[in-house]
Amino acid sequence: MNSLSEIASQLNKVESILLTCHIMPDGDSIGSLLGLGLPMLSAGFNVTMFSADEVPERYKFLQGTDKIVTGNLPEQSFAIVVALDCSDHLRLKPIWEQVKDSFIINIDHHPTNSSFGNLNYVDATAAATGEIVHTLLGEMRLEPDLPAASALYVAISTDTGSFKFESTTTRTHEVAAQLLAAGVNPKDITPLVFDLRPRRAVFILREALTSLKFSQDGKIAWMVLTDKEMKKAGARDEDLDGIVNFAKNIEDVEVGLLFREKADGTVKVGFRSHRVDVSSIAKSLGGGGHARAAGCSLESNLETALQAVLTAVDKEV
Ligand SMILES: [Mn+2]
Repeated sequence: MNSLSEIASQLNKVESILLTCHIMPDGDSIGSLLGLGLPMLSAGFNVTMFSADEVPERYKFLQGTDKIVTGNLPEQSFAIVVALDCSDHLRLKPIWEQVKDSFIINIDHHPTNSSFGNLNYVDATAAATGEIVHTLLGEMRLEPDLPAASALYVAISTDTGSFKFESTTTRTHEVAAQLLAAGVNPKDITPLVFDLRPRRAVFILREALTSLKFSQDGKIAWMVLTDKEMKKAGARDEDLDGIVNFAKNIEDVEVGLLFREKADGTVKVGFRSHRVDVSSIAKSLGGGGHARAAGCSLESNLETALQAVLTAVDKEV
């Protein structure tokens, strides 16, 4: 693995830099993108912040999201591509063919990271990629201003479930403390990120809860959403964030699952657990993630996907 000071000196050397994050970006992706991108822009770096998918509505209150280029990658060559929070090259799928021959810096905290970069910094003990970005800014002698600090606070608070997950360490709180010292006020951020939901998100949550089922021993709980239900609720992928936890957070349940049928003939599965290592189960099904939060995508119908996943999970609980 490379060091953050190597990465910092590499970034200091070059002309044009593309910063990007994974498809279907979450809070850590958008937060890390802005948290690194905004201070670099202020310092005069030639930086493009890019996300193949739209910035989810709930993060648009963050200053600087209008500077994130979305959709197609600009027709321009970049000396360096920085991939943030991407566990493997498939997380960059829409742009991978365009960027795969560039010099890639891979900065991530997923233990399943495939080290696909030319420089790789993967710290699985970091609660969020945003936590690593904060350290990298220090190496680059850049100070996050309030918009960047707010973005990093979003990155860290979302990936730790508001500092609740076991990934939360003293360092997580130390970084958060420094972000608060930079002017971040959690009450301006937390309600917008964690509490406020559009109506369509509540409608799709209702559908998910209606579908709730349990294994015979009660240790596995799962919910299923069909494409038809998604369309009827007018729900988007981003509206599903956190729904799987309703299955996990039931007494006696060890693993919670959310199955989401997609129009393209695939089924997306979200895994959450209390003790079981679901990243290895997800990995065995072609996915990946963290020990207690993972996911995979199966090319099959719902019924087959349910059977395959439940069989695999049942073996581990
Ligand atoms: Mn992350």
